[in-house]
Amino acid sequence: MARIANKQGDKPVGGKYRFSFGPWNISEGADPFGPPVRKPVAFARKLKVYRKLGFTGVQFHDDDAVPDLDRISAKAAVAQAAKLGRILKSEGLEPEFVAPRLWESPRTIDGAYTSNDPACRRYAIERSLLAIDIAAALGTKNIVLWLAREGTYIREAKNARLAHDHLLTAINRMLAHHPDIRIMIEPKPNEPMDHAYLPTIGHAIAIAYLSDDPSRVGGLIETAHAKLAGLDPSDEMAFALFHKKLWSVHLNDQNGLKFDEDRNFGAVNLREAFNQVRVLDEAGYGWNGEYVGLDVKTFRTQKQEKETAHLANSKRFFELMVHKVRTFDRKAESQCIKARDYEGLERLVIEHLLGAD
Ligand code: GLO
Ligand code: MG
Repeated sequence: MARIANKQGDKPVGGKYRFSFGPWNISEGADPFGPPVRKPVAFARKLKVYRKLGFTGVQFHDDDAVPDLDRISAKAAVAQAAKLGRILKSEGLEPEFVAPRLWESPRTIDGAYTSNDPACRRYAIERSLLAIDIAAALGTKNIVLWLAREGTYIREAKNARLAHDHLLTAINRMLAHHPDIRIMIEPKPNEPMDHAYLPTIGHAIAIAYLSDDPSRVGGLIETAHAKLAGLDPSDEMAFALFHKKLWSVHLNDQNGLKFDEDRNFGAVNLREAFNQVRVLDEAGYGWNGEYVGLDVKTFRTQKQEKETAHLANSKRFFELMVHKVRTFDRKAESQCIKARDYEGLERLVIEHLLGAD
């Protein structure tokens, strides 16, 4: 099998991070209560937005890359992906990952890998293997698993112990399919499920270690998902970094325990944003080619003309936060810690964030 050449170049020296987003982040504003409020933007036009806003990484669902995937042959799908790979290159873009979209087919109604129906489980695995072929043809080795429908509304409807075995089987089948691909699990505790399986990065990493090749199973952490689990996103990131398993992030923000809001990075809680950047920057996140992904959506009420402003803004907020992190008075910080002066430490942080130091 051909090796996948992932360009893992540009080191984030002096704050030069690399940024990515997915075509779904230029959204049409549909929600469960109403239809789209903005006109659709063709994929080719979306691609033009990336460089303009300073982004170089493109995140894909398998059918973002190859529309109507279930209706065409695998051979045709791979050929289409290879063509798109060439287009990306000519635009100066790089595919960051491909995520099999396992939540829209009638065959994933009751879960994908964890469906009670073996035929549906088979479909989910086959679709994932095709997503891997698409990723290889596009030129990325990264597969993201957002396990949208793996979980339950009615706890008695599934055997949760067995469901984890099904998840592990699917992961192992994917690992065996291509020697280079690596899987990033994107945990989320709820929505659309009442309770999802693998709700936190701890769960994801636990199953990674049980897999046939733990070195190729890691995680992608989304700020909002950690907050929906009632956890601190920077601690979740630190846990994954400690395990050398933080291979991507979906930075955004979330105002409490509501629907998944995908707000601009830092727009709800500046201090949490500061701490996420602090943890990433200290650990050298990005040095192995990891992208800073921004899974943000503009407001439903936003007019069409500025429908991509949230992406540029979130990137800017991240970069400003990198500056805040790097200009934080580390000497004063360690003095406070040494003296157990936590009031002093809190004041140091807040004054710094408010620009009063
Ligand atoms: C939804 C997720 C979703 C994923 C995307 C890539 O809550 O955040 O946007 O990130 O489908 O897997
Ligand atoms: Mg996400």
